[in-house]
Amino acid sequence: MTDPVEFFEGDSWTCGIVGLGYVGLPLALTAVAKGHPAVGFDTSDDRVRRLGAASSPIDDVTDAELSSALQRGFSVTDDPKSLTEVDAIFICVPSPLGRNRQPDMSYIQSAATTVARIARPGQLISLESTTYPGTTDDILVTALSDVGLEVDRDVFVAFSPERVSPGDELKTAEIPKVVGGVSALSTAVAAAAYRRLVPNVHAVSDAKTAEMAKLLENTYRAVNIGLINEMAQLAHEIDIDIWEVIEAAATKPFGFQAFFPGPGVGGHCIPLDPQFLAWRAKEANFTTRFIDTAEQVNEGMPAWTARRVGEMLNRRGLPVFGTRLLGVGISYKADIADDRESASARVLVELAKQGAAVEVFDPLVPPDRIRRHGFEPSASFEGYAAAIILTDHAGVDYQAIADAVPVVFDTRNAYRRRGIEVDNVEVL
Ligand code: SAJ
Repeated sequence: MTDPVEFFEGDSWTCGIVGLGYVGLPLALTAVAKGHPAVGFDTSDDRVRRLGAASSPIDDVTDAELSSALQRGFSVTDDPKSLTEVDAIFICVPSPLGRNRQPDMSYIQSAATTVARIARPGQLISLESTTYPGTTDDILVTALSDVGLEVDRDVFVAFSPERVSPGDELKTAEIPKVVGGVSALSTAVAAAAYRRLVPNVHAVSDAKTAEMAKLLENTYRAVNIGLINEMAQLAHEIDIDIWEVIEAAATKPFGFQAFFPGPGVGGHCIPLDPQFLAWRAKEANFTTRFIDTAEQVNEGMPAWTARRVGEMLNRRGLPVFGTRLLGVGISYKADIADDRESASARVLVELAKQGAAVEVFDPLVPPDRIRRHGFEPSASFEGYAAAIILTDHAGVDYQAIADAVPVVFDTRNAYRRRGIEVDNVEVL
């Protein structure tokens, strides 16, 4: 067998992608763009059918980009046996939290079992799904050795965290890639392969270091968002404008990164990833106090925000019960349509539970998805006692909203950040 590092440094290898979502699909298109044919495998027949018809299921890949890739070396299949002949397999399946916020490893386990069944000597197999340190060794290596495929003798196994930021301009090939193999040779082989796709590859000594690096990245965000949310609550108690405080602190050219308070932390990365670390820590009888505290603060923000809205209405002699409210922005962050795990939605659910008559304006989230949260999409900005800015997408006429309602509760400092001067807006 030729030297595996040299082989993957070359331009002749092909790859298979397991899981064609917001991570796997861009990775497949990156491989094809770099001259490496890619076979995409997904367990969802509907997704395979849609992709085969050049209909992209994710915002960050257009139908045109997909159609072009299908003509230049990308193919999709629902048959895992198609992955036997490829040289590298990248596993990009979901890793959600299950009951009691425990890691749900079922997708990774299922993918590992599927790959082990079709894998062959000479292949590189790399896991990209966010997970606790030790997963690649515990699950992927075990599944492969159960079918007689040993690391380095037969296959090369690594972990390389995905760094896709939904809605961000940066494309997969431009984002530095951390890579850690379950052995020194696996690290070298995986780094060689990834360098063909992403120029900036940072190799670490083993898979669990790479697994933990990913969790540190997002735990850093969750803890700092938790800190600024707590600062926002404190500032409110002592009648200080937290947004002005952040703006002032951010003038420091070093040693400070601005994070901003909000109605809570949504999405499927920041609220979840730190819990993989907290869970693994508990296995080692270690308590991750910062992660746990940040989670408590962040998870408490939707209710705190709803309480602030109630106080604002109270000051105007209005009960929450029976009052018509307009929620502006129900996706989990600005300028994307993803409403999964949306804290903005949780604020509105809280207010509706208190009897408010809530409707939603969100130009990016389709009406049927708004209705799935239990709210009617709003037809206009008129007729509400208040509007609540929860996710501040670009392109919304915030002036018109402030003109149409008596008062706006702005959880994103959207008006001041846009220089819109109105006198009926309160900030978080
Ligand atoms: N949020 C705040 N205050 C902040 C920043 C975020 O309340 O200062 C809230 C957002 O409104 C949202 C949640 O936190 O509800 C998460 O926001 P995010 O900006 O972290 O966006 P995500 O969840 O899409 O995070 C992804 C992550 N990417 C990967 O895991 C590969 C994250 O590491 C990126 O830093 C982030 O995108 C990004 O910067 O866009």
